[in-house]
Amino acid sequence: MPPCHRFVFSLWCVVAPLAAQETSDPTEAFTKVDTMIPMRDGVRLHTSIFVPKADHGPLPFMLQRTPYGIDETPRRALAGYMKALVDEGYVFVFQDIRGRFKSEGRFVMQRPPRSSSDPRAIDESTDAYDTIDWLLKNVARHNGRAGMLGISYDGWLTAMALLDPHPALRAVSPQASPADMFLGDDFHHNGAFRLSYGFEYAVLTEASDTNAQFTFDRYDTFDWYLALGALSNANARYLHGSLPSWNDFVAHPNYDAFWQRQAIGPYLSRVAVPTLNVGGWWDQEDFYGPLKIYELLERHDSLNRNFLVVGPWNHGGWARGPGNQLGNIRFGVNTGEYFRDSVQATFFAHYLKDKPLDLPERTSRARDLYFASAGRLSFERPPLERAPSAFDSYVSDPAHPVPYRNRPIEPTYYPKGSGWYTWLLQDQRFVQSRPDVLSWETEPLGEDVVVRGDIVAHLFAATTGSDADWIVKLIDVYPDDHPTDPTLGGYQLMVANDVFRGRFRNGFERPEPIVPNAVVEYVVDLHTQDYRFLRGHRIMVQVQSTWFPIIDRNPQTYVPNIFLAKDSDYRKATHRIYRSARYPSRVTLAVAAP
Ligand code: PG9
Repeated sequence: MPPCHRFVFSLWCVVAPLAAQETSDPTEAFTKVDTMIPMRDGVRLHTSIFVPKADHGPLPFMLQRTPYGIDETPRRALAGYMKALVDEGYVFVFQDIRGRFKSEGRFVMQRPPRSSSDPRAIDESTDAYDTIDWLLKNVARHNGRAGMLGISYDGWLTAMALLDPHPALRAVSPQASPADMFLGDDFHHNGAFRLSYGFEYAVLTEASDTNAQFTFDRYDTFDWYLALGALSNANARYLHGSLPSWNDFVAHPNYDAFWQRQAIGPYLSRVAVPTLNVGGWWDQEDFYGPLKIYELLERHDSLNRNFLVVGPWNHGGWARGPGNQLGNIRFGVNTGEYFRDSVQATFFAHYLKDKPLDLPERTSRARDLYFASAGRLSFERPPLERAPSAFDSYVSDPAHPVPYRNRPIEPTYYPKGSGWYTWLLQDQRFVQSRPDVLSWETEPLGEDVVVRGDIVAHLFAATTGSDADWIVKLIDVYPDDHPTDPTLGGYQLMVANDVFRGRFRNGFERPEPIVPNAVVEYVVDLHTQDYRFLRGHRIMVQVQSTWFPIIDRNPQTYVPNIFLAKDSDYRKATHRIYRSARYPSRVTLAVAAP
C-alpha cells in the first residue's frame, strides 16, 4: 500500500488537556498497585490504584476510566488536572476500559446501555459499579465513598456510571461528555457529518487496541479531503470496511434506533448522584453534551444537586495551565486554576468529605436581532413596507468549499501541534470577503450587551438545489483601534455557531428533499452563552453553507444517503436568505442586564 493508505500506531496521548505541568513526579507520593479487576462477566480490567504514602485517615476513592491508556495518565493528571484533589487527599484509581490497552474484552465505541431484561448483560455503568464494589472490598482505609470524573470519552464514562450507580458513588463530574452523537457532539451536528473528526477518530480508536493515527500524504488535509470526493470513496479507497464506527456512519445516515439507543438523554431520569457538569464555551468537540446533560438532569433536580460550570475553555481546557488565555484572546484571570482549586476540588470535598459548598443561580430575557439591508443587523423588526422578497444571496459550490479554519489544516491530533484546539477562536475575517459567506453587523454598540442563556437563529431561506447546509456564526467584532492590543483591532471572534442540514428540517429521523426555491424557516440552535459584547464593539452574524472538512459537503442534490452519493451528485446551488417582515431572518438572544 502507498504510505498515505497506511495506518501507523503511535503512543502519543490524544488527550492534550492532560499535559504535564510540573517536572517532579507526583506519583512518588503514592504507593501504586497495578491490578486486573474482574467484572461480573469475568472480563478483567487493567487498573492502577494510587494510595497516598503520607499518614492519613480513611479517604474516598477518585476514579477515572478511559479508552486512551493509563500508563501515562496518572503522572500528568496528578500534577495538573487533579493537583488540588491530591492536596485534599484521595485514593486515585485509573482504569483501561474493555478492549483498550491492557484490559480484556471488546471495545465498543460508546457502548449503548444494556437491556434491563437481561440480568447478565454488561455496559459501562456495570463496569463502573463492579470496579467500585471491588475497591471497597479490596483496598484498606477508605471512607466508604467514591467520586468519578473525566473529560470527553472519560466524561461520558462518568455520566454512564450515573445510570445504575453503586451506592458508594457519591459525587460525579462528567466533563465535556458527549450526549448525542447525531444531534450535537463529535460525529454529527444537527445531522451534518463531522467528516475530518469522524474519520480520524475512528482510525484513532479502532485501527488498533492502542491509539493510532491515519497517515496523510500531506500536512494540509483540506485538499486531501477534497480529493477524497464523495464519502463513498473512504471505504472504497482507504478503510475497506475495517472500522466499525465508519461502517456505522455509513449504515445510519439518519437519527435511527442506532443513534437514539446510544444517546444518553432518555436514560437521565433522575439525579441519583450529585453531579458537576463542566463545559467550555469554545469546546471544539463536545459543547452540546455537557449543556444537554445538565438541562436534562435539571428537570429532576428537586434536591439541588445538579450543577453546571462553563468557562472560556476549549475541549478540556480547564484541566491544564492557568486558563488566562485561549488562542489570541486574553481573559485577565486564571480561569482554569480557579476551576480546579475552587470549584472541582470544593465540589468533591463537599460530597465526599462533608466540607462546605456554595454555587449561585442566574436570569435573562429574549431579544431578536434582525437581518437588514446593506449588511446591517438591528434590534428593530423589519418594517412592513419592506418587500416580502427582500433577500441576500450567494452561490455555494461543493467544489470550492469554505475552509472551517485557516489553512493549513493539519491532521486533527497532529503530534507536533494543530490549529484544531483553538479553531473556534480564529479571526473570522479569513472568510468574510468570500462571495459564499454573507455577513450582517450592528452599528458599534452604545452600551454593553450581555448575552446570558439561549441563542437561536431563525433563517428564512431558499435554495435552487434540493438539499443544503446552513451554518450560522454569531461574532463579536472588536473596534478597529483596540486600546491595548493592536493585533486585535477589527478581530472577529466567534461566540456561538452551528450547522443545520436542511434535509432534517421536519425531523432527524425523516430526511426530506427541499423544494427548490421554496422559502423555508430553519431553526438553528446556537446553544447558550454567557458573554459580554462591550460598548464600541459590533455584533455580527455570518451565514455560509460549507465548513470543510470538519463538515462533509452537502451534495445540494437530494440523495437518500449522502455516504453513498456519487461525485456527480455534488452540484452548485444559489441560496437566498430573506430579511423582510414576512420572512424575518433573525437571531434570538437571551439578554441580561449589563
Ligand atoms: N471528543 C472525544 C470523544 C468522546 C467520545 C466519543 C468520541 C470521541 C474525546 O476527546 O474523548
